[in-house]
Amino acid sequence: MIDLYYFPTPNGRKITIALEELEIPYAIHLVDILDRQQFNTDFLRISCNNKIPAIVDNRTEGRGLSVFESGAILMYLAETAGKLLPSSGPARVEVLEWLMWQMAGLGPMGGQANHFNYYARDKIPYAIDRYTQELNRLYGVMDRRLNGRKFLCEQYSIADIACFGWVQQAAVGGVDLARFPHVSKWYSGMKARPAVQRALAKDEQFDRPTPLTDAQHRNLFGSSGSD
Ligand SMILES: N[C@@H](CCC(=O)N[C@@H](CS)C(=O)NCC(=O)O)C(=O)O
Repeated sequence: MIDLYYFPTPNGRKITIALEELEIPYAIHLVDILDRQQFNTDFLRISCNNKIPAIVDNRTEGRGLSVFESGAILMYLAETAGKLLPSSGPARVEVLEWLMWQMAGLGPMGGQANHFNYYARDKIPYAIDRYTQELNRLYGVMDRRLNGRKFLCEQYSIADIACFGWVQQAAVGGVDLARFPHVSKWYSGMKARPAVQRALAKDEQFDRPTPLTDAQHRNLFGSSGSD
């Protein structure tokens, strides 16, 4: 059994999707990041970066092992299952390339684009333009990559899983998916996967208030955790 420390966000969903795809039993523990629970001492022992997702693997082979950072968790789960990440050679390099592209590009730029377009209370044109443009550039890269391909790499992999939740939020970051037909087709294929549907259904049990209250906004964006 895996303990998953979770909040329903694009980074969190990477892990529910992977666990469902790999058919690994897991228990979800909600870490309410709108209520500063990511700064609780018990959680910081598992994820010292005060962010979800994180896991503790209680299975025999990994007993009590904790892992934070969604990309590292995806690699760990795929490696222990022997699926969704080729074990060696060019096929493995390719998956890692696209996983890192998501972790260092699509995710962080999508996060900033979402922040300045949607969450920021002050609308700062320079920041909105900067991140919306960069995010659209990344969608262009992904669209060209998916031209004539079903998945980002030769086979369905943790790279596709890593990107899904972020593409789900394209509009929040100022991206019109209709401009990226190959990404749109890939996204429809992803949504149709039974494991993805099972993972998304897990979120129905959690309230995601929109818009955020002032207190929730402060909790998430207004503190370094040191106060
Ligand atoms: N690079 C990290 C990013 C994780 C992340 O940004 N988590 C957000 C939710 S998606 C979070 O926990 N935020 C709480 C906070 O910043 O205090 C990963 O991929 O795991």
